[in-house]
Amino acid sequence: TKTPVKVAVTGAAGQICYSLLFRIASGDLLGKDQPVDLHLLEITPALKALEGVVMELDDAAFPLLNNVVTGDDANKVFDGVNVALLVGAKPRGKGMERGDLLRDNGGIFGPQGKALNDHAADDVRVLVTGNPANTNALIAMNNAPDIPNSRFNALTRLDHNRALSQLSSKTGTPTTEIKKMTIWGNHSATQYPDIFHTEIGGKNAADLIDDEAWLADTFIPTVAKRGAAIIEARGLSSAASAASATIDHMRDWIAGTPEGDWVSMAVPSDGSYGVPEGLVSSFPCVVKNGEYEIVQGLEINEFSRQRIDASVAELAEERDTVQKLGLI
Ligand code: NAX
Repeated sequence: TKTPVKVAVTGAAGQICYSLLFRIASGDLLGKDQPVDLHLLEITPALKALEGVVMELDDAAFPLLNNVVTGDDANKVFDGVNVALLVGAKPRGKGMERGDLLRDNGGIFGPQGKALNDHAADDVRVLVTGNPANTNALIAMNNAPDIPNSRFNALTRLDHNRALSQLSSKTGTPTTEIKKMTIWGNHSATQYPDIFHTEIGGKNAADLIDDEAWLADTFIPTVAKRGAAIIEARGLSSAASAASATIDHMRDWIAGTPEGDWVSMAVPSDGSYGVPEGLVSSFPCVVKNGEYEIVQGLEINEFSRQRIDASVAELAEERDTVQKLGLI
């Protein structure tokens, strides 16, 4: 039998995790033959609620769930973990400035980065879902000098999946027939879903649709503002779809992307496509043997260039803010 993989999850008593933990325990992340240990981190006031979630995990009697560890001390909970899904974050309160949000989250992701640095397994992969995800990943990465930067990613897969779904309903094509979608930049309203390299049933999506007004005025804003539309309809932010995208990203990072396709991952830039080195920005990526690479050599037209640059400028601003705050 296989040795259990240790998966840390933060914000474990929250909405996203109420779906995420059960998907991990059922084998959707690591495969149906891989036992898993869950290492669940919460803040002290939420430990009671987390106890209830663990009771439900017990009651599901998942054959693959080997052990569950809980606590409010990252130094203990992150001990020996191979995978870290950082979901818990400080939400933006009423009247809160973006700087306050970055500072409060720096107070979470700085210490968590350090705890991972000091206690995680050597092969740890870290994925940040908690917002502002890209900059939270940047902060954690900069507080973990012994972990390679390439092991810190942020989630834009939900945006990627939303873009696939919009394109699917626009063209009446199943999402399985749609390849090479790209989200560029920040997981925020400035993100840029790019279909100029996307293939629908083997044909170029932009040529097939041939409607720049639809792209600019419908597709892009619908994808970028989907989170707000879900809140409007459900009264709560997206949770199960965010959990599913978190699984998709980490599963593909570990198991690889399918031949002839790529996925969107926010990764530390190596300078590709003019994105300043070190910013955690979304790119088209392929994964082989557990290592991702940014897809190279794509032609970027003027329409795309402006939008990528605008989103990257926002990331650079966020980096400058957290630098001034001494968080990185
Ligand atoms: P919830 O508020 O339901 O849960 C968050 C949980 O995190 C709470 O239980 C809280 O106690 C815990 N927490 C707070 N600080 C913590 C800390 N220092 N250590 C451990 N746990 C801590 O939020 P939920 O709906 O689950 O969303 C979680 C995060 O995901 C939010 O930041 C949200 O904005 C973000 N999202 C990111 C998405 C993405 O695509 N990247 C989409 C969905 C979601 O909006």
